[in-house]
Amino acid sequence: MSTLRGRGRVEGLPEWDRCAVMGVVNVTPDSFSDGGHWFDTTAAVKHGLELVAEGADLVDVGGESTRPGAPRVDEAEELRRVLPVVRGLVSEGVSVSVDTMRASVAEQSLTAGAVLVNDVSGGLADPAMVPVVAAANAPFVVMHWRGFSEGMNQRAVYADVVGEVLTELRQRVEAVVEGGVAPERVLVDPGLGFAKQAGHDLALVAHLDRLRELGRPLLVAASRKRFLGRVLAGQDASPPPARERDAATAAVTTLAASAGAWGVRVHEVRASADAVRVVRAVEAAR
Ligand code: PMM
Repeated sequence: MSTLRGRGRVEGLPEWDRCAVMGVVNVTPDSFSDGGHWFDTTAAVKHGLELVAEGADLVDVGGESTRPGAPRVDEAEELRRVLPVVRGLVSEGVSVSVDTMRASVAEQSLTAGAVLVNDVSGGLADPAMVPVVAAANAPFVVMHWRGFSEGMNQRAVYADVVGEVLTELRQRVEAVVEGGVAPERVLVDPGLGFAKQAGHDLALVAHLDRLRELGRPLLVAASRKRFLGRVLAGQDASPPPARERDAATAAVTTLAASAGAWGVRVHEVRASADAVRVVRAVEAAR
């Protein structure tokens, strides 16, 4: 697949001649602590800068865990976690994406200099989200989502996962555009692991080319997810812990970049940054 046909461009974001790498900074108590309830802005900003040094093109800052079964964090706490980190990274010249389902967090992060809103609910969780993104003329990630983390696994029922994700994503893109977000600023994301079993995630990764039918740049976020744990463990063994899934994540980065994804969202940047460069070099040699 040619790079031009494959990747697309997002109005309002820098352009790369390869798949972009988005590094993840989760500002949640379990992310930067010694296992207890301690975490701070400085550590999160430092981590974001390390990701940039390792080759991240953007840094995605989030203050709410979306793992299956995770309870929601309240708005004040999410703002308290996210905003200082967004400010700190922006002041260092980093392109910051904000990972939030709340319009208030998106709005204040954009004011602080974030360049992209990454809403795992695709604008469904907070009715104020689409108007805020539209008013700010900000780029917006529309992810496939069927509801909050609590109860997510019960919604992982599909007859044809690729077809249904395509249909549901198309509807969300239409709704978001109807709500005033410029179509050139919309990215799509299959939402791996969100209301999906391992087989569903694998089918989506196998058919990323079909998701390109939506005509919008594609973000793929497989990093450390359960389906990779399942693949690595095989049928009977218990899956390796999340931190031991980074090589598998880089493998998906290679697949995604080869399938023409616009970007990948990863916790460990170095291997994916290398992978997207290899894919670019190979494409150039075709
Ligand atoms: N997954 C998580 C968080 N944010 N954003 C997008 N666009 N796509 C995703 O699949 C996605 C996301 C959950 O992963 P983490 O909590 O391990 O970072």
